[in-house]
Amino acid sequence: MTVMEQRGAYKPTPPPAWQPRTDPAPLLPDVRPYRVLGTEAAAQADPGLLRRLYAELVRGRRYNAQATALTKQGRLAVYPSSTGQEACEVAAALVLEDRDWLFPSYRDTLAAVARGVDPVQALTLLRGDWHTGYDPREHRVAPLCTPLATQLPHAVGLAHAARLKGDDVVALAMVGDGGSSEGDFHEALNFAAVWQAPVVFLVQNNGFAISVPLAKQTAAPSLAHKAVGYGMPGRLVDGNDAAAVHQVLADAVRRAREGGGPTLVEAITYRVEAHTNADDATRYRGDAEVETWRGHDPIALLEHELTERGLLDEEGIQAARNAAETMAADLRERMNQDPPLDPMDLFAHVYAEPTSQLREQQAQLRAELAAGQEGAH
Ligand SMILES: Cc1ncc(C[n+]2csc(CCOP(=O)(O)OP(=O)(O)O)c2C)c(N)n1
Repeated sequence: MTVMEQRGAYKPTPPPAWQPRTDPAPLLPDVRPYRVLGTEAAAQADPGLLRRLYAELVRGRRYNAQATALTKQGRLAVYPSSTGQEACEVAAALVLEDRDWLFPSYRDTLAAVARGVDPVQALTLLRGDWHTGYDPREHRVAPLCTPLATQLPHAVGLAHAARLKGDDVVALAMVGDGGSSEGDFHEALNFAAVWQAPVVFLVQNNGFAISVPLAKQTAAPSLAHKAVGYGMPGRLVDGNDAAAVHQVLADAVRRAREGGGPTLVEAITYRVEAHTNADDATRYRGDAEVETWRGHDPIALLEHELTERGLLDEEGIQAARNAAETMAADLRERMNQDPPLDPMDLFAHVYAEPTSQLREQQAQLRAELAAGQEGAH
């Protein structure tokens, strides 16, 4: 057969029928961030939960202020404050059951503390002492994670493993807007959706990744919209409305627990203070923007709701403040003590079997310490 004859024999056929594998519409976020405080939904909120959120917000803000003061006194190497973001921190901690796991980033010390981690132990890493400082298994809080987004695949792995073992465990992983550009973010969300892992991703969009504003971070309509590309629902919530964040996370946790798979929640909030005590935020943003956000403050919002509805009075406000002061005084006192540290601990928990280089360095340090002690006598 000639080539022309072969071409003549070819009859184009339409491609096999194609449809989207799932309907994308239910996965799309409502572009108006969900709010409870100051709306009709507030009447349905549990007063006990609102009061508890309030007490934790007040304690959390005081913790942030105290930790920042400790950096100025040289007691803490660095502190990434979550002032202005306390609603996300506290709601993330309170929404989980004891058997669940929290995977925080370096900005989420408050979430760890609100979940029960000792306030001093939660600062061990930032003090530069050694390792995590707390036992991650005690309160099921993974180490505060400095490499951006690396906690997310860990959370997915843990959640997937729990499901395979038949354990009723949900993992909640926290990450910043900047962290959403990392490869680990993509890999974690993709695996989570494919495996339908019981995991909830909470992105705190606080406007900046150090000096980089969100507009330079992504061209997506919102970070919550990214969920659709992975095949999981995306939700947008007012990150300064503690009741709303708690409700949206509670829905996502319930869904994950019931086998419905992962959810991506984007909380719109604002980092009121600098990235850390080592950063000068005035170099990349103006006071007016900060002031606007101060007007939508998580504590003031909840306090207003509670007092308007007669659920909180002067006495209650004072009691929350007093409890926060007691916590701060204890934190100060304990952080001002020098913990007994063994420099040899530097080598502990690095590898199950230390490498030859590590063994060499270990021997060198041991000899130097011994020589130092002899010199002291
Ligand atoms: C893998 C990795 N790359 C870069 C950094 C340096 N770094 C530390 S914090 C930060 C900004 C992160 O911003 P975002 O994720 O929005 O969180 P935020 O600090 O605002 O809470 C960067 C780039 C890092 N820690 N890890």
